Amino acid sequence: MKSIVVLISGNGSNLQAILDACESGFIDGSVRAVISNKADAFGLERAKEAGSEACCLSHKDFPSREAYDQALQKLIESYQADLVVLAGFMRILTPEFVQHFSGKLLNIHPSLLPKYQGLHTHQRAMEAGDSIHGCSVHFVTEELDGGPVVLQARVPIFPEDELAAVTERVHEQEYRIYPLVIRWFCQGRLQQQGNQALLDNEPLSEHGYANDDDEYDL
Ligand code: NHR
Ligand code: GAR
Repeated sequence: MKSIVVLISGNGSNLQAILDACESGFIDGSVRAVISNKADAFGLERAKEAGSEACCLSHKDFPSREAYDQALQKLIESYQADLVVLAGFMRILTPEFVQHFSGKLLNIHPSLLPKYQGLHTHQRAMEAGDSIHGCSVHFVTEELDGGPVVLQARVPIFPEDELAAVTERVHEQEYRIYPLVIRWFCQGRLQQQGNQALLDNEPLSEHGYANDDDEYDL
């Protein structure tokens, strides 16, 4: 059974979906620890409730990003993590950290990458008048939100939508695709090879599993 460490900064609803998927056996792994850079993150309560270690490592206690990431690396290593999952973790990670966990570091990003890297993605998609939006699970590399995509899900944006409706619609898909990708990883089916994600040794397309590039004209 794989050891998973989840990094969060807030509510942790994606964390909850992952905890539930481990509990039900859908993921053959266990969340050994949940680490938040914010002490008041509700996700820490979810971790305790599920019987996982809940740790706060505040970036405010460190003089630099490098020092923080070194401490974070040590803490993660103390749980012998096979996989490190970013679930609403809001701190950019240093190249040293990313290289150290290369091939074992996943993120969920609330857009159809490579569109809308960075923050405030729903707002930006709505302002651009997009009718299709979504979320992406990708391996984390030094390039922010630029690592190879494993799986995406699409959702519609309707003209009358408020931000909250779009956010909720994307969340529902996040709770489906993130546990599925983590299941694949824990089954040993998923690998990172440079800027490629491989499933069962087959390279995945730019938009991840089950997405033909030429069908994908957004
Ligand atoms: N680190 C690396 N090196 N590469 C990635 O792809 C990363 C990463 C760290 C986090 C998640 C990402 C997202 O899905 C992620 C991917 C935070 C910021 C950010 O600007 C941007 C992207 C992501 C997470 N953070 C500010 C910072 O200065 C702080 C913002 C805040 O605290 O509200 O770190 O979107
Ligand atoms: C999720 O929608 C995730 O995609 C996004 O934050 C939310 C976290 O919600 N991630 C980012 O924006 C990373 N910069 P949660 O804490 O309830 O899982």
